[in-house]
Amino acid sequence: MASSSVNTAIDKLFNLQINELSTSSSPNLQKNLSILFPDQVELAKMLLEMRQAHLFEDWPDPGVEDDEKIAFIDQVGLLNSSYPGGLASYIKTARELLADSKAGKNPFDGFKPSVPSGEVLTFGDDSFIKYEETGVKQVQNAAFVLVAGGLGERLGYNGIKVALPLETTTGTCFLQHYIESILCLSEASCKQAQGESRRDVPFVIMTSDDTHARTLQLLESNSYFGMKPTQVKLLKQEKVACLADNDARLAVDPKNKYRIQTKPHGHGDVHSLLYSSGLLKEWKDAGLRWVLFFQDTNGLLFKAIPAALGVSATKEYHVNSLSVPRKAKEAIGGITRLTHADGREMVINVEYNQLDPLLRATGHPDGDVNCETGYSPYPGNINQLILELGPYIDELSKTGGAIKEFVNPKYKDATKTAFKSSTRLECMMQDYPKTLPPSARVGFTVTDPWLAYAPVKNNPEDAAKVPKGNPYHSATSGEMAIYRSNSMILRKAGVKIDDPVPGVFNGQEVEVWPRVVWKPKWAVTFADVKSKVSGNNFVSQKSTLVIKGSNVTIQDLSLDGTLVIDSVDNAEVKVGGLVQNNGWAIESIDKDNTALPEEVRIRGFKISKMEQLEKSYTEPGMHTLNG
Ligand code: UGB
Repeated sequence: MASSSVNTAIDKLFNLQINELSTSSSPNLQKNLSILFPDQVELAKMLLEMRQAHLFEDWPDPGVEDDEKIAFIDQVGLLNSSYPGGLASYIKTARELLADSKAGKNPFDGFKPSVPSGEVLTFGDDSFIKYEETGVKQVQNAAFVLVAGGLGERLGYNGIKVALPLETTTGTCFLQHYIESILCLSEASCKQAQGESRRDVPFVIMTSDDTHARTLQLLESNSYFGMKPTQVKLLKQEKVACLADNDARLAVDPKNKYRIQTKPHGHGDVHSLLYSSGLLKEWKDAGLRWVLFFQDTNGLLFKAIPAALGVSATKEYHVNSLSVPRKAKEAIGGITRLTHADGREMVINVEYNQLDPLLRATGHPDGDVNCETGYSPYPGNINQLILELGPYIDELSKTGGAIKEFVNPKYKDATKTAFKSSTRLECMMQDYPKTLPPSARVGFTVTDPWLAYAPVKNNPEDAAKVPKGNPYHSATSGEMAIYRSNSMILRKAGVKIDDPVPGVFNGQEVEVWPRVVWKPKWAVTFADVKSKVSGNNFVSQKSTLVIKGSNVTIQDLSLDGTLVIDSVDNAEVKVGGLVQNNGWAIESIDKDNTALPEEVRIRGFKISKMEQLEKSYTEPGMHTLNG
């Protein structure tokens, strides 16, 4: 035998002995060492070191179900590599957080909440318009990140949420609207920054196993809604291991003894994924300055994005959270200034389930209640964050993208010794500022409630139970909010719009405004709207106005019915005169009627199209529509 192979054989024997010694606490694993590669043995040893021997308890002798044992180790490898610091670090943190939870330790111990001050925007005033202009300029230096890994259990919809129509007048889905908004903002940004080289604004979507394939399919079957496929990156978040008890023993999947049970880790994963993907560095090298995060079903968001980005640029905020006035007990976090007895201070989101107990524990016996304005004094977090890329990378280089986690076990009884079901660590993207140094410039921007936030999160039954006066956050209210917002914007631009009428759909009382909808290519800022509307215009309550073309101007139009205008980009269309027809009506439907599509049932109404004036201008040049 050559001396090198003698050495190899000796090494193997030595390793086997070491491995046998270090796995003696698990005889079943010990017996199976021969079926594992060295790196797999290392993972198994790490589990034993972390007191997880129970995971091998039922392993039969080698030769029996070996494929399953290997698949188990592969899963451990994935859980290990997808968590910053690895699985050992996850288990260690879990033990600490579970001990704190058992001891009833309040994560805000020592902190006193107070109302922070931020930049308050009033839609349409001079400062709003100035911020919009500044923001649009910055879009060329921005990357957009959509977190869309959640399945939306509260909504109970069977598809992915980004495929839902944000309104059913045109049927445009959330993802299409987001992509078109980004493209149009980028186009507007290029026009403003004449001469500078043009770049494709990056768009990242964080998916999960629950949403990845369907998100990709939605993009591919719609040619990425006009975006270049190379502009879009999907980053899939992995689930994390479930915990069976206070000692953070990993929970075995009830359906398969060779798998660890897993659950979602939360939207906070977006930071570690962006960091580990290398995209942040790529963006920095390309000269980008901003990263904008947003959620899956807010059809109004892009109306406030330019102004909010303008605030970030003007105030040089490292972190800027867009927020809206919040109704007490509304299921959105409250932006709060927390001041510690030791002098530490931060402005941070306090999640909706923690705000009330925190207030009660710190001298506010009524907890989370509205003040004289009719809203909670704490602005509502809508999870639209704008981070400045440089400081963001600096921070993530220190943390590896790890975000402060929390655990929320449901205990069987007051002894807090056993859980009703397994739990896991979770993290939230808005907790990013928690690790920032006091020198970081963390601010927030408050916008009008009707302008920027109308999420689709609650199923009809839960929405109908929302306290009176609080937003429903349902498909019904989400769609109605689009019509209201667009009507209000047109009003601000001088159009006379009838008042809304009350309506009740799926048990929810809403305002029904004229169904005014435009594509982002018509207007992405208030300045765009104002430049395209002039003279004396009127829209009646029963009307529907859909503007799809970019160069459509409205002058002296009186609309009482439905008008749909489309045009190619190099056509200029002037729309005016009297347009009158039976129009499109909103018709109540029965949400339990399974013959109807789910998208319709969750709204409680459908659009009944009776009569319309629909014009499409396919030739370049000047056109006039005089109704
Ligand atoms: N999401 C993921 O991408 N991955 C996950 O693991 C989980 C979610 P929810 P939540 O603005 O209305 C948040 O479930 O978490 C995505 C804020 O914490 O809709 O209850 C998911 O696809 C809260 O402070 O919301 O509450 C979706 O796009 C408040 O701001 C997004 O994360 C509230 O949103 C949010 O997930 C709000």
